[in-house]
Amino acid sequence: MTLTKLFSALLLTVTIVAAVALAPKPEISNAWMRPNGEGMTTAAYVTITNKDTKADTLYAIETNLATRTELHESYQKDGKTKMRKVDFVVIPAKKTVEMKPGGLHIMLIKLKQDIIKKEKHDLVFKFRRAGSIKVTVVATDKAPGKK
Ligand SMILES: [Cu+2]
Repeated sequence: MTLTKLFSALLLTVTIVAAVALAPKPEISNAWMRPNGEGMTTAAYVTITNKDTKADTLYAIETNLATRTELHESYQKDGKTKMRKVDFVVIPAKKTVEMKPGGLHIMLIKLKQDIIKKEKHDLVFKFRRAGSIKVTVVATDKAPGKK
C-alpha cells in the first residue's frame, strides 16, 4: 500500500467514525408501564422517534426489575388478541414507532419486585447503531396524556 492510499484509508475511517458519532440518537418518549406485583408479568410502552437518515434496530431491553425482558407484538387470531415475541423492532429512518396496548410492547417477565404506581424505573434500550440508551419509565395505569 502506498502512503497516499494508506492516508486515504485512514481519512475514510476517521470520516465514518465521525459520522456515526454525530448521528442523532433515537428519541424515546411517553415511557410508561403498568404497575404489578413481584413474581408477576407486566408491559411497558414507549414511543421511539428516529431522526437519523438511516434505520436503527432495537434488539433488547435491559433491567434488573424482571427475570426476563422480551419485545412483543400483539396480533388477532380467531377474534382474540394474542401476543408473540419478536427478536427486534426496526425504527425506519425519519419515522416514529409507537408501542401501545394492543400493539408492540415490552414484556417484563417475572418481576423481581413490586412495580408501584407513580414510581419511576430506568430501563436500558439496546440499539444496533445508537448503542445503549437509558430511559426512565413511570408506573401508571394509562399512557401519559391519555384519558
Ligand atoms: Cu406481551
